Amino acid sequence: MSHVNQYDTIPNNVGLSDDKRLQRALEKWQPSFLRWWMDMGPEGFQLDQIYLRTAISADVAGWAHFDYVKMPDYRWGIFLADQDPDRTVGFGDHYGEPVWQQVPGELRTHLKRLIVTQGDTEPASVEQQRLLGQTAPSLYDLRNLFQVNVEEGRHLWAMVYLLHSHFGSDGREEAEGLLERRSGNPDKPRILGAFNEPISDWLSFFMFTYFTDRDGKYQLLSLAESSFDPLARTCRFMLTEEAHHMFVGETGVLRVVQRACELMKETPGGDVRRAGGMDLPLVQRYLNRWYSVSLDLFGSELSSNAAHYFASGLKGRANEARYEDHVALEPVYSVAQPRDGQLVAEEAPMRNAMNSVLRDAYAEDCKRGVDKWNAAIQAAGIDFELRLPVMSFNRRIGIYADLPIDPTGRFLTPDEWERRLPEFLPTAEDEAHVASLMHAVVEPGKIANWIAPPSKGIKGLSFEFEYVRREAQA
Ligand code: BYC
Repeated sequence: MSHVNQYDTIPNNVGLSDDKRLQRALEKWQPSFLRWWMDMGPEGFQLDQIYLRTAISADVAGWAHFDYVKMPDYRWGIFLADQDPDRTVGFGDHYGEPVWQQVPGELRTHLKRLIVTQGDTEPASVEQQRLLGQTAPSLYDLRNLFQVNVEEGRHLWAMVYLLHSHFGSDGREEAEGLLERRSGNPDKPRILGAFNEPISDWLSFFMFTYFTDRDGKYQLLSLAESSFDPLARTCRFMLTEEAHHMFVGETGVLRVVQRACELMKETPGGDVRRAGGMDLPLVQRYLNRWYSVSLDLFGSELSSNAAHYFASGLKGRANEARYEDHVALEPVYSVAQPRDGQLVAEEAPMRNAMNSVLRDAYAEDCKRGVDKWNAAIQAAGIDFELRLPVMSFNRRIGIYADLPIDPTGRFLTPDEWERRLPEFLPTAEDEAHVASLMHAVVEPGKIANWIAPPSKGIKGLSFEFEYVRREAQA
């Protein structure tokens, strides 16, 4: 395993102290990052002791350390998965050649754009979630929110390391830009759509960590295949942290659903809203919103950019090794195209359809959690099924953008679409109801009425453990 230096100002396993110029540049960026964290990170909790996991190495067997820490003192480090000296390009026109340790000149702009796009999502998500701590349903959930937030901060560090170490002064400028854009600010928005949507309630947070973090997983899986080895190694390690974020989403929605079922059974007439819960049709509308917004993050179904990324070896398919043909020049891929008011399956060159290939794998993965949520509904003896809408529903990017297609795939007239929108997506009433339930529960072992407690705590601890120790805020 590569040597880990925990004692540097910036913990790392990349030999930072051997490259003084790079070390100085990153140490110069560090105070800007901390200023951004204090301004845009979780508001009102920066003095508290949080029981957090910190990455201390990239070793699969034991990479994390758990303890109380104040968030501004979190040790944001730079960790890359170990280098495989025999690694070769796994796909595209350069298949089988040695991977690159340096950026090839002709690919510099494209590679930088991919790294900046990935990097931009990390601080964006922290900004989106900065007020959520004030309405956490339990200390356990509050701690999970902060765990996700500090790790998104570390993922930003990961991309900034690549920009500083491989892209010279342009890279340093881009690293500054990552701290200057602001989620939802029309003058300096974050790059991708979903990262400008507000996340002002916990149902949205759970949907985001289930659906949007899972886009992160698939983008990271495809960048982990990159022929630019430092990017591949960075993404491989980021994926280990990402798993917990999706766990937070999957179990969060599950607990909302479980509580809805309990309230349905306990309340005369089964009126979950009146009983202070989130009813299942409302959960379905939030699911519809966050799934469709997250599908947009894959870019257009047919994309010459994606074909170029694949051909040049910049960005592969998730788990590329599972495919037989890594050049993908001959094969075609079936994509449902909108034609005269219906969707018609048409074949497209595989390379052009790479965003669709990744999106289809993502959709398949999304189903697993939905099946678990449905199993809980069934176990409660309730006749209701949550469903993923079709890919073409409510899209803003790609070949289905702005088409009036309902969640089952039926084309509607524009009037019908407008009229039936309240069936499909959260209404103002839904949002007001969810907002009315958002109150902080800060006593250890207590939980808000709208969500069930988790089946177990963090790292073998109980749900009742004091995951956040509140200190007087300055
Ligand atoms: N919103 O050919 P196209 C995560 C732009 S999440 C706005 O369709 P292409 C995380 C696109 O940039 C993962 N603009 O697609 C999760 C291009 O612009 P230019 C983040 C969009 O090029 C939770 C144009 O439209 N990582 O990590 O294949 C919490 C035409 O593009 C959008 C990545 O995304 C959109 N939704 O791009 C924290 C990986 N979609 O060149 C973190 C890096 C597309 O015409 N990014 N555009 O100015 C990429 O691989 C690619 O940029 C895309 C697809 C996946 C975004």
